[in-house]
Amino acid sequence: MSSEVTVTEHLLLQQKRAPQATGHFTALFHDLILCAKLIHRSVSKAGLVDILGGTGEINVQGEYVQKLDELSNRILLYRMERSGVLCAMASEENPDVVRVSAAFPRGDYMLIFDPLDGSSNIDVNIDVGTIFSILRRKPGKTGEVETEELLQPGCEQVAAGYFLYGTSTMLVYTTGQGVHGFTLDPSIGEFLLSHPDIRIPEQGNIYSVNEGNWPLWDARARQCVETFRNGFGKPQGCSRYVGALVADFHRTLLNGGIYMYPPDSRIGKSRGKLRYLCEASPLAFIAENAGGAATDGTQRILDIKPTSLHARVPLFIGSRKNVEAVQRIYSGETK
Ligand code: AHM
Ligand code: MG
Repeated sequence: MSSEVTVTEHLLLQQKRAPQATGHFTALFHDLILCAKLIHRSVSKAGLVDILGGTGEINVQGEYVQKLDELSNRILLYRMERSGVLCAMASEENPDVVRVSAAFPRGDYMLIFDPLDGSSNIDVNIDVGTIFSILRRKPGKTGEVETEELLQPGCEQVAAGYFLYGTSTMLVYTTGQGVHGFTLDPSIGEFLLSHPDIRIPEQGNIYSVNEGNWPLWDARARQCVETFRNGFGKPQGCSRYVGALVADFHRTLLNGGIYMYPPDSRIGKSRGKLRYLCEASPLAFIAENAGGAATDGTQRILDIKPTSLHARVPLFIGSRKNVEAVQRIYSGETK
C-alpha cells in the first residue's frame, strides 16, 4: 500500500478537527480540483489544438482576453455553480458578481478567482496558474448576494490557494492552519501531498519585479528595488521574473525573497496593477500562513477592505524581513 496522502484525505483530516464541519467545504474543494484538472488538460494541449491566442475581446480590466482565459473561466463558472455549496462567485474576467442560479442548490460560501493568471505567457509555453479565495457569507444574510458582501478584507478569508500549471501541476492552499502543497500525479489523476507545512525563509536575496517599469516608479519604489538589487544581506541580489504572479510567488514561497508590483505613474499613484480580491489577498493569506508577509507599502494587505470587486493594490509579498524592509522605506524610517 502506498503511504502517499491525497488532497482529499488531507482535507478530511483537517475538517475532522473542526467539529461543526458539514462537509460543504470538502465538497467545494473537490469541485475546484476537478476544474483545475480540466484546465490543466487544456493548458497542456495548448499548441496542439486551436486554443492559443486571443479571442479578440477586451475584458473588464481593459486587457486582451486569451482563448484559454475564457475557457478556464467558463469551466470554473459552470462547474462551481453546480457545486451546491456556493451562493456567489466573482472572477477576474466578469465585471459583476455571478450569483448562483435558483435552479441549483446554494450554500453560504463565496468563491473569487483569477481563472488563468499570467495568461500572456501561454503562447510561449510558460507557467500559468489559477488563484482562488474562499469567503463565507455573514450569518443572517439571506436572499440575493449583494456585491458588498464579497468586499471583505483578506483576513476574513476561509481559505485561499492556487493551482500552478508548470513543469508539474501543483495545488498550494491554506485554511489558516499551515500551507500545504500537492503535486498532480497524472498517471492516477490525484494531487498527492508533496510539500507539507511550507515555511517561507525569513529572508532571501531573490527579488522579482518588472524592472522595465523603473521610469514609472517614485523614489520609494526605486529605493525598495535598489535595496534588494544590492543583495539584502548577501553580496548581491538575484533577479527572477517570470511575469506570471503564481509562478513568481511560488518560487518566492519556496526559496524566499520578495515579489513586488509597486504603484507606478501609468496606473496611478497609490494603485497597483494587481487585483486585491483575486490576486493580492489570497496570496497574502498564503504568505502569512507560511511565516511571510505582504504589504501595499503602508498597510498589511490582509487588513485592506476593497472598495470594489476589481480594486487594485500595490503588492510587496514574500519573506518577512524583506517585506519589513519595504515597510521601513515607505514609512520614511529608512532614507
Ligand atoms: P493577468 O491576471 O491578466 O495575467 O495579469 C496579472 C499578471 C501577473 O500574473 C503578473 O505578475 C503581472 O501581471 C505581470 O505584469 P507585467 O507584465 O506588467 O510585468
Ligand atoms: Mg492575474
